Amino acid sequence: MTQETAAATTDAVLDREETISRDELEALQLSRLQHTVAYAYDRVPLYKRKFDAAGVHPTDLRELSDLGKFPFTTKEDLRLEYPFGMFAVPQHEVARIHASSGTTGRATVVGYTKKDLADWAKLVARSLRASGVRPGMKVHNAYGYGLFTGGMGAHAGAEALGCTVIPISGGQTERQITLIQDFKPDAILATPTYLLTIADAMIKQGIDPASTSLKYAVLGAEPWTEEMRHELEVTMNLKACDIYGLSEVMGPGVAGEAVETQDGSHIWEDHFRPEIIDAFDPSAVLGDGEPGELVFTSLTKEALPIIRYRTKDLTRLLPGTARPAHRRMGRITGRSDDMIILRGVNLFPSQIEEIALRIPELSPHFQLELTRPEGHRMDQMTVKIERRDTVTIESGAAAAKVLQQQIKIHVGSSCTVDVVDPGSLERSNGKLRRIYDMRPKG
Ligand code: DLL
Repeated sequence: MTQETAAATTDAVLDREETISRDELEALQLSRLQHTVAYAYDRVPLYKRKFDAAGVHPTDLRELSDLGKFPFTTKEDLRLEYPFGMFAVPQHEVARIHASSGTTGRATVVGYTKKDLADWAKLVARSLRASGVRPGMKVHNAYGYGLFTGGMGAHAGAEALGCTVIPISGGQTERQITLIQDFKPDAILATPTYLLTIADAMIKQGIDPASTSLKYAVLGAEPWTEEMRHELEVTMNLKACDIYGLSEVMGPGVAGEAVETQDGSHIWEDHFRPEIIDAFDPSAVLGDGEPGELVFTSLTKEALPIIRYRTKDLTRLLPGTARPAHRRMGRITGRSDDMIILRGVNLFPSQIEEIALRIPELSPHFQLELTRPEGHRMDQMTVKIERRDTVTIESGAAAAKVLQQQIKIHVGSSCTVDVVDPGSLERSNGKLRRIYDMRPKG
């Protein structure tokens, strides 16, 4: 059982590990890390092969910075070991399996022992509590249930916190709205773009999204911006916080944001050791504050210990605030594999979201189309974005020009902006696809 202690700054009772000093946390990290690398080396043939090939041995890990000597793990490693080659325990000790759908190639399969599931639930509970959710609250869980870690991961965490969980899953938006009105939940768990879909559908039904019982939203599973937070908080009259995670490392709850500061998610460093590397020169481990690719090593996982997993998520590490010992991550600007390179300029959908939402005539509903017209060597990008309901076609066209200029100024790319009718673009049911790549293959 976790020893719990009352925190001075909030009305909530925090886990002891949330309030320990950085020194104590790092000592805990080192002993857990030493155990994890030895455990992975002894039990998972892939790690033994990789460590041996790199000429490192678990006994080389004497201090935290020695982690940089160990080889990375990638999604490709998990795919090659499909389905259960990365598991460190016999199958009968695996209590649950999740998998990513995998848009390309094989699915990535992950497993959990009973203890892993208990740790996961504890960390989701910790994240939800940081974001304002309290025992006894009703929680509407609109993350998708199934092999995706979002639904069941958030569910178990809300239960562990002592909430009443409404396991609606994603989709069936009309039904979600009925249940929000009838069951009067205090908090909603969803992807930011799906919450936007719900708010939008409420407005269409003549319901004011600001009038519901919802007071807290805990949003993640896809990149979102401060501008989107503002949009959702104002439209729905609630406090929206971030939750981060990925299936290879655990699922939701690797990091969670505190509602009193709303300044980025605290990485729960008693269970995960983060690093930032240069995505293009991975041998370089970067210092706190420097932007790069996030890498995680699990410190307590039994079924699937993961060593230096390259997330492809681009962010930076910041000092802890609301939980001082646990570093925060900056907002994820994007994934290195979602980066659009347009005539030599790197660009992410979140940059377009940030710029578009500062233009009052434009809605948060947009998609990016990449094309290479016949006979052209250059790629072209069209931003298709809906104007707001109250805005005329003419004002929408004027806003298109502003967006085009702002993208040129802030991102450095020339693109076409096509302002379309409200409701004409596809709505999110979970993780929204922003990029439509129509360029000829090869
Ligand atoms: O999306 C786990 C999750 C579920 C997190 C519910 C939060 C809430 P995967 O399907 O494995 O797992 O996708 C992981 O999603 O590498 C990021 O690129 C992205 N992602 C997750 N949370 C955030 C976030 C779940 N808060 C991938 N902000 C990660 C930005 C996020 N991107």
